[in-house]
Amino acid sequence: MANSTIIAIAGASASGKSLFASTVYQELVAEVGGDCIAVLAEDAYYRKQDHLTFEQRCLTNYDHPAAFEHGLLAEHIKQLKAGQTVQMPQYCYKTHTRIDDTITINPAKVVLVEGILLLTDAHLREQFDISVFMDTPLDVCLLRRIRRDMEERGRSLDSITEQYKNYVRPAFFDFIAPSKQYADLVVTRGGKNEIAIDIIKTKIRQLLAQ
Ligand code: UZR
Ligand code: MG
Repeated sequence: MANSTIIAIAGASASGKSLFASTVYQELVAEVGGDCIAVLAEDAYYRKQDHLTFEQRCLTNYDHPAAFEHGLLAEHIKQLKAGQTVQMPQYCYKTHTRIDDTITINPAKVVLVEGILLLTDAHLREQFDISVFMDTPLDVCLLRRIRRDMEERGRSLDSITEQYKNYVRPAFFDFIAPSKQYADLVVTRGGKNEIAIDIIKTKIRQLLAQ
C-alpha cells in the first residue's frame, strides 16, 4: 500500500486529540473498512523505563520531547507508508513504562497519528501530509485532565496539581503552542467539534476515492 496519507492531530494534553481521532476512525471504519484507515498514538512511544524504579519514573518530565522515542514513531510511519505492518508499543500510565505486548498496525491508505508534541519534531513533520491542531482553551483541558487522570490514570489531585504546574503548563507554552504554526487546520472547542470531524471525514473519503 504505497501513497498513504498521514494526518497528524496535535494539541495540549486533554484537548480532545484522542477523542477526535477515534471519532473519525470509528465513524469511517464502518463505512470504508479497517484496511483503509489506521490510528497511531504518540503516547504509545513514551520511552520504556524498566531500568528505573517507580520513584525515579515519577520524576520524568513526560511533557518534554526527550520523553518520547520519536525516531521509532517516524520509522513506523515510514514502514506503514512502504506497505509494511508495524508493532505499535503499548504504554501504561500507571506504571510509567511500556508493557510487553504490542498492537499490530497494518498499512492503510490513511493513517491518523495523535499526540501532544507531534508538530514540534521536524523529522516527524516531514512525514505528515495534513496537520491538525486542537486549540481547546487550557482551562477546559485542565478540567478534563483532572477527571481523566483520577479516573483512568490512577492519580491523586495533589500529583495532578504538581505535574500540571511543573511540567504540563510550561510545556504547553514552550513547545505545544508554538507548534500550532505548522498546522493546516486549527480546531476549536475540542474533540466533539462535529463540523471539524466532518471536514476531515470528507477529506479522507476523497483520498480513498482517488
Ligand atoms: P494526553 N503522562 C503521565 O502523566 N505519565 C506518564 O507516564 C506518561 C505521560 C502524561 C504527560 C502528558 N504528562 O501531559 C500526557 N505529565 O500524559 C499526554 N505530567 O497524554 O495527550 O493523552 O493528555
Ligand atoms: Mg490522549
